[in-house]
Amino acid sequence: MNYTERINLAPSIDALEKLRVELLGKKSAISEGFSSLKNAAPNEKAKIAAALNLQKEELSNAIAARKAVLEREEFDVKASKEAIDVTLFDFSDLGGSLHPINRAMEEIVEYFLGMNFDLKTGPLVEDEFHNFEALNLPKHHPAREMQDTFYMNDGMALRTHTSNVQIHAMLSQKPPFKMIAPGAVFRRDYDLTHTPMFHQVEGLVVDEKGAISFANLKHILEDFLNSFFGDFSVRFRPSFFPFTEPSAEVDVGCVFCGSKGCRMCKNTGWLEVLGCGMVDPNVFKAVGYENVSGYAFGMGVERLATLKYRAGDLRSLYEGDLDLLERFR
Ligand code: 2NL
Repeated sequence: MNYTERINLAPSIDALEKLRVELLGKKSAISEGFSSLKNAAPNEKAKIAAALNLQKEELSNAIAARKAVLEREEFDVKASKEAIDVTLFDFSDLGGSLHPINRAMEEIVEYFLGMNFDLKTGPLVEDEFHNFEALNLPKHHPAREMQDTFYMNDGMALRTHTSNVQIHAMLSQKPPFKMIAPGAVFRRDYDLTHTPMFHQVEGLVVDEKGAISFANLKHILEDFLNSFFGDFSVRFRPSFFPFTEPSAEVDVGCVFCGSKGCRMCKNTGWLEVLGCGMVDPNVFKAVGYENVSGYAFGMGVERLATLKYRAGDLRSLYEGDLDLLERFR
């Protein structure tokens, strides 16, 4: 193998550098040739020097060319290892966010925590006493129908409201107290405006007899609705719930049309947002409370979220509507 072949076959930059030292370094044949020039015959010197220079230049050029090739190869290997596929989709600006239902629930809860209510949670699978009986919903009450409730085969059921949490609370503590119970609830309903699982926030305030009035209830719910929706009018309509007496449903002025009347408020100018009332004496009797008074309220989180965030309808909350979800990033 001649020198140029050895250079062109050098497998790495290190090997090439060793070869360069061997061929052109201080101990190389060429360097020795230059050193022994002084011993050459004077008329030969120029010829020998020219030959040495030519050989040195050829080897230097061959080494430089091989070095360029090796560097290029090294770069290609490195570049392919560190390659970035610039056509890949960039997920970095798709940060997550709270789902509008959770966000609405947190906003509701925040308000009542600020009003010194205690936050309580309870079981999703409940017995008939805590979900129905104690709430003045005796056996054979229509609200207990098979077709409305998911029953287990052991007499338990998926809770149909979060009121079971208040029943547990009343059985385990003495008044006075103020509490809210947010969470998932379940009913056998599935259409445009109902899903089998949805969310509620319920509230309960209990104190000694005469300490709590409907005026207290009306005040806090008006203040809550103004803080949640902004400055809309609020009205209370007489209504009925088995667990409160008297009972009322509460409307806010239509947030879509400014009470002028539209499809969303069915031209009434009002949107129903929650239900409330003074706790029915039968509920207090069921948990063994005497000489107390209290109010309670309940609201559907999906309903409040669709109204506040102008979400259209339940489907946009539950079917991954990206136009809606992106507004919450
Ligand atoms: C609604 C109406 C309501 C309650 C829930 C309640 C709980 C206990 C005692 C008395 Cl332990 N009442 N809860 C009272 C009135 C209305 O909910 O429209 N919810 C979506």
